[in-house]
Amino acid sequence: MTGMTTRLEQGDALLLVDVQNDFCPGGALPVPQGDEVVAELNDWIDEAERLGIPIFASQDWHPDGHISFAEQGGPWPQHCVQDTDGAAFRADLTLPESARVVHKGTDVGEDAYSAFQGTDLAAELADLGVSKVWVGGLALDYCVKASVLDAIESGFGVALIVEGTRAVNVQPGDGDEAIAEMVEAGAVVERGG
Ligand code: VGL
Ligand code: ZN
Repeated sequence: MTGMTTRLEQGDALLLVDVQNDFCPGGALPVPQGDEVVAELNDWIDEAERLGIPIFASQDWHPDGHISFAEQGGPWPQHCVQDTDGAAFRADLTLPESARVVHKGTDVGEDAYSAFQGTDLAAELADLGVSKVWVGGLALDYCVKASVLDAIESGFGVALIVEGTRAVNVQPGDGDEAIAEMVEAGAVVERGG
């Protein structure tokens, strides 16, 4: 166990961002220690399931030739190509059958860091009566940050599960800056323990 105590309440949802093979060591766009988020997030999954809290899990889900790929002049190596092993969830992430999967970045000509961009996520959360979203996953300074900011923009409260996320840190400090930006926007940082 990673020291989590019960903090989830009715009206909350859990959002696990892009816990995919390509963002973990050995993958196409590895986030340093990205695999370490799994144990922490599994604890949150267990707790959410126990309490009947809805669980959403996003997948970066790009078609071949996606605009974000270096071969197209984009910033990233090819990653998370639809239906490949790299795009699959980490096998040790214990997602229940009931988890709702959100695919993003599916348009060949448009990138989408946020799990809310071009998806029905905000409407699905609203339909379920969710008011607060707990967010973890990969990568802190890209898709987690973008998802947190969009969640706030969409009117949801947000708590960042900081032990359940890791940063790419293309520039040193990007992760810390991302946290500061999220806090500035109104997110609460859950430091665990
Ligand atoms: C991501 C870079 C490119 C992420 C996705 O999930 O943080 N980062 N595509
Ligand atoms: Zn991507």
